[in-house]
Amino acid sequence: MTFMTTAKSMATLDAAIVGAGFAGLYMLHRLRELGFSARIYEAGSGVGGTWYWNRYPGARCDVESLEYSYTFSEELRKEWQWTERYAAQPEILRYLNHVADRFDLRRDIQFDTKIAVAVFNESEKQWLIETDGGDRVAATFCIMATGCLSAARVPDFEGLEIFQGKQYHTGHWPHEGVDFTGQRVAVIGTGSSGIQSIPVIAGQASQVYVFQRTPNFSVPAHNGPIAEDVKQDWQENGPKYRAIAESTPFGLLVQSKPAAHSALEVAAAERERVYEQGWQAGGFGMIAAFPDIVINRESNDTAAEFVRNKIRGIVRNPAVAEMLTPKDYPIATKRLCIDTGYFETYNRDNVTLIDARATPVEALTRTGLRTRDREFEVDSIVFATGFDAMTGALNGIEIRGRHGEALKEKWAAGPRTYLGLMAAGFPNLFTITGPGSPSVLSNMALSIEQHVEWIADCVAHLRDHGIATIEASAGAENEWLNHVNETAHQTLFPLANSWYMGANIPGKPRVFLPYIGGVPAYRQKCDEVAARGYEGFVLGERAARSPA
Ligand code: N01
Repeated sequence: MTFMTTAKSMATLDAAIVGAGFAGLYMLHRLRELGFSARIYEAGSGVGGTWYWNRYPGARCDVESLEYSYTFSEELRKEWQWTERYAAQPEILRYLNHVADRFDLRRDIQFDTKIAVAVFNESEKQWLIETDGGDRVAATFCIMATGCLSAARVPDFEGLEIFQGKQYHTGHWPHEGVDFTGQRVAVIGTGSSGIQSIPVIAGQASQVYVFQRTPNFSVPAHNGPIAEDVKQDWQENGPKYRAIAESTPFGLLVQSKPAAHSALEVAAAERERVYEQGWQAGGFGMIAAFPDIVINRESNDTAAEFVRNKIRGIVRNPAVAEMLTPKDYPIATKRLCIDTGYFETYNRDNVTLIDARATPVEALTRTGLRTRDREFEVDSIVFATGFDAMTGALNGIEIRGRHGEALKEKWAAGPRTYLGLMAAGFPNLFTITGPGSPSVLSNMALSIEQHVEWIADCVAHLRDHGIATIEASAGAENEWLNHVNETAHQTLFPLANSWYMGANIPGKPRVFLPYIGGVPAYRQKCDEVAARGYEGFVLGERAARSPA
């Protein structure tokens, strides 16, 4: 155990919250409302989480702004006006800053502070937490609001340190922005971050080399201003729309009217019409059109082929179009990208696509990078190479539960949780949108609110009943893990080498990380568990003194 005992004097809290993004901010607010003492520890110098770090050009949310919002406060909902259908990063960051100010959250946030160690003290029934600056705090509850896509990853290419130009990761973008005007730029990676940033970078740079290992399916956003009547409608009916979204598998309104039948049960021309309608509407609508697209390979092929044909129709050079056309995994089993002018970008003279599967990047050089075939001289390299998703941020903290067990070791073969909320052996440690919950397979704003409210109700229940600890039982955790796996394997998702499967990180166990049983079933399960006195959890002995 590496918890240091020589550090400064120790503050005590009811709850320590790690991370000041969407999840941490609401958690703090909710706990305060319930009369608990709580404090957020945040690595960044400001609030925002994902939206604080991911400032790359073109960064936007792929969930529509009106849905990607908190609903817990009627006043907040009514006073905030989104300008665009898909808000850009600066606007989302402004929103989260507004939330922090409006609810006076900053006085309980410690910025520029990473949590290095969190150890459960069995005799005191407290988490002993230490920051990278040596501050210590004891907290009854430790709540991880660390985000699902927050541990940015640069592949360990040889020569990273010898390249003389500038290197950037999309997930750690400089706050002052980057002007690529006149530069030769290499972009490595064509996931959502690459697909959003490449068109904007290509508009500035003299030359862009895109290194693509796996082509991605992407559909247009058709972004634009939100019409006044739509805003007005949401002002009046926002809660009604959220309730409808909660009844859909991914918690998205666009899924609220799926066809009642398989994609295969309609004639080809009708299917084409439906896909075209979805494509023209923009966003996830196209793949939400039929309920079996992520379940039935044949149905999936119809949607995939529609998008492949779109790519072939947009990209003028047939050889480049073929390289950009995904062929070896079902559509939507890697996160579907939502773009603005992505495929069109390859019609520009200053953009060159390199097949990084046929000729992988071998090393960075002093002046650029090298594949087996060729050297590329560039001024800047953009790593759009993704994240150690869902477990990376948690495993980056030394978390030790009962008997000194490390969470990282417990999760060596893949994360084990009950409901994505708690892990057996780690009492009073909650993970907001943790692995095993719908999280990234849902509107994050909706799932975050559900988890925050469930956790807040839970700790209030413990306080009100004088209960010191709660933890997942090993049996419930096992059952849930089996259910998460079985449900995933009833879909096509495991067929792709995606970050959902941990496949993007060399050596990471290949297990499906989120829960794909759908938002309604998941919410119902969480509600039932709580109503039955936290069934599947072990409630610890009465506290000598209850928290708060
Ligand atoms: O990361 P990714 P991301 N050599 O992992 C490639 C959310 N998000 O930051 O597919 C060459 O998807 C890798 O190739 P491959 C969203 O949930 C949302 O783009 O592994 N290439 C892949 O092309 C999203 O899904 C929004 O073969 C290498 C790319 O890097 C998630 O974040 C915007 C490589 C990584 O793609 C992650 O997106 C942005 C190597 N050695 C992000 N290593 C919106 O809301 C990796 N790659 C719209």
